[in-house]
Amino acid sequence: SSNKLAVFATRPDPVDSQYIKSNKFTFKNNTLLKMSNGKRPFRVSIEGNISSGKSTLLKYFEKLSDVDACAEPVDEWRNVNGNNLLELTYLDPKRWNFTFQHYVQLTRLQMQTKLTDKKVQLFERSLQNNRYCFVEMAHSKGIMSKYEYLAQCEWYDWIENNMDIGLDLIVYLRSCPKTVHERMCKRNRPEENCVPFEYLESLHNSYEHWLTTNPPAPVLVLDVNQDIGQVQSLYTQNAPYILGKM
Ligand code: D5M
Ligand code: MG
Repeated sequence: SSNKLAVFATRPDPVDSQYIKSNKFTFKNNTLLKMSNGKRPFRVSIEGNISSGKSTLLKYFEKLSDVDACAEPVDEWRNVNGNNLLELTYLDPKRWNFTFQHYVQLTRLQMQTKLTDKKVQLFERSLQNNRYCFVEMAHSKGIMSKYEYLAQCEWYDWIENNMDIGLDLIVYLRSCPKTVHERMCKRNRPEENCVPFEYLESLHNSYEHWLTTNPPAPVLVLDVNQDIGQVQSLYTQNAPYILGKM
């Protein structure tokens, strides 16, 4: 029935050429359907370093009835038919980073194109983040080879040119690497116990570069170096922006 939403809807912004191209496609599995007169949800990606509080923000907003909150599928990455790709990637990045990026891209694509009848979709990270932050970083550090990088970019470009993965807003939880390092150690996720401080620093720099030079959507920056109470009041103050009402 027509109450199901529209992933492809008219968008008043200049990205419309991509939107038009995607009309050529038909979709079988109910994940991407072209609807003629609906509106797609307001799509927001929550971005930030490891342990910057993305999941906490998501939990805060997921109670609202208009919101579809899509947490990062970490548990899927930890259990691909019984295999922990997240752990493999941290243990031997040169060997497994490409495999991991490939799989992350698939799970994010499934998430970022799924149907919802909610007005707002909040994603914990995005396909754009994968491509322009993690993949760039892996390539520039020599963890991903030139050929792996090429293949990954070709895949991503095809997705971007042929599907509507557009974002309307990015909420960037900006932290200093020292703060998130302490939080990551406290959280103590087993796969991350070998993640050095330098990795968080590089990821921070990669985020800064991506979001200050060529972001794919307007960026709302929240300073999350403060304690949780203060961060929560940032959420409340900015809720209208985050939910696309201003
Ligand atoms: O935790 C998510 C975990 O997954 C964290 O260890 C980073 C890792 N992650 C997420 N996306 C990627 C990509 N594309 N490459 C490598 N590692 C990744 P969180 O606390 O939510 O950041
Ligand atoms: Mg998280």
